[in-house]
Amino acid sequence: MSRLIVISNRVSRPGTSGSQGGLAVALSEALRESRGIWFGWSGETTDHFTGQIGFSEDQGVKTATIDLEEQDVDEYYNGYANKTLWPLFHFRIDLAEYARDFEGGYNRVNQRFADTVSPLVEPDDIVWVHDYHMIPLGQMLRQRGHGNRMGFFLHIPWPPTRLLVSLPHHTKLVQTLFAYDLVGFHTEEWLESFRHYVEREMGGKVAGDFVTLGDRTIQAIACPIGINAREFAAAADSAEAKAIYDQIRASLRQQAMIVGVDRLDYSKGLEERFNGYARFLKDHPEHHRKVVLTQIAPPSREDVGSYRQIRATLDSLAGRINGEYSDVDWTPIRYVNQGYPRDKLAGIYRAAPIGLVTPLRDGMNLVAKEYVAAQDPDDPGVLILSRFAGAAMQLRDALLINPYSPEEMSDAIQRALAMPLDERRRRWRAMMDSVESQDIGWWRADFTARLTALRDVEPDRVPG
Ligand code: GDG
Repeated sequence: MSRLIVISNRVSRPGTSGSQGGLAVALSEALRESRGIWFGWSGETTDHFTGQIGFSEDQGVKTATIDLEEQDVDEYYNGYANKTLWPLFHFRIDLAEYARDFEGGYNRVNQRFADTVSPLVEPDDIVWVHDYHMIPLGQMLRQRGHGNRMGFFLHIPWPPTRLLVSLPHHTKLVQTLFAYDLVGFHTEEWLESFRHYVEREMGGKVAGDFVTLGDRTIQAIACPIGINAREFAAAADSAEAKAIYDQIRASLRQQAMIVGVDRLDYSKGLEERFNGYARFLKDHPEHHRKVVLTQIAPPSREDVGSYRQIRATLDSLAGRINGEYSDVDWTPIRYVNQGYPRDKLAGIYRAAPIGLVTPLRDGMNLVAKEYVAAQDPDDPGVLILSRFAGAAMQLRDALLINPYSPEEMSDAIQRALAMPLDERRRRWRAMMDSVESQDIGWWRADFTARLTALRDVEPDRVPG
């Protein structure tokens, strides 16, 4: 079996977090099996970049991390990754900032990654690079003579060509993807946009899974990420889950809880969600005192202005809606800026007859799948899901809505509250079949099997 080298912005060590996400667990398993290495940024800064690698091994998973300079973090992570690419790839060119320093810092840090990981890469290794922080890394490794099989997976959407061309030097960035052998997206829609860009802007050719640019042919595929469905369902039955479930139910008395769980990010449609819920309260006075929206929203990327902005907006919106509709013994929105361990989260999902997931754009959205997996099969809740989440391609039995329309959201909440048990069961079963069959193990196996099946790149075809 070839050794796997996973490279991503941050690495997750099995022993340290206690609440590793499904992706981290799946990658850890693959690394353990192949005796591989997970390489990334330590999250720490240093005065002067040295390239010194911090190695560690935990539960059979080897990790290798480097520290970055503060300027690197500003320009690469907060800058190009999160102020330029993240908004642009989520269709928000109004929020995207294009600064030369950001692009320079992004390339510098990718070079630093390439320089430090390069000596660790052996000829038979399979290299799997993750996400928008690391797009040019594959090309930089090729430039250092690595002919290995290399894959790249994009966890966020690929934007339409007409938006992508607003990025200075967009062609140069996309060109670097042709250093990989396999490029994966969550959905056909993102894949289609990528192919469209390559054909229209670069004169490339598409034939089935193969995309050719000049003398390089790569495979570009849709490979939707999943969750560890069985583990998540079991978590919902754990003692921690039951305890928080009972606590919530007792506090609700007979009220129906609608739940949302999201990093505090403008792509998640939180403002639209609050407005849709307010519309529901306005349209349906008969439901006052009978519903509660619990929004769990741990803060994220607080060094970026647009994230501080969304937090301020939501604080005031939640306050306004609660001020307008609350009574002495009823608060319609419980807005919680803290995270919970996974088992508790599973209990929170199960306590809610409605899951409300309303991103304006989302590569996939794992919360939608987790909500489904955590339900009681005998009495499952209803998922209301934005049609603009990648997950909507698979979870066709959710109530699919346009998150920009408060009326649609209001109607969907009303419909979910009234939905008969047999319809809830039927919809849930169909969604759960999808969540179980295309789980995180399936995703990881599919991507790595395709990579493994490739032949190493001939040295004379290593693109410069
Ligand atoms: C990116 C893409 C794609 C959230 N709050 C808590 C908590 N979470 C966990 C959820 C879920 C994860 O964070 C969020 O995953 P999403 O998929 O919803 O979103 P992103 O973080 O934006 O992830 C996305 C994903 O990559 C994978 O490819 O689906 O489209 O944007 O797992 O449960 N977890 C715990 N406590 C919390 O309070 N334990």
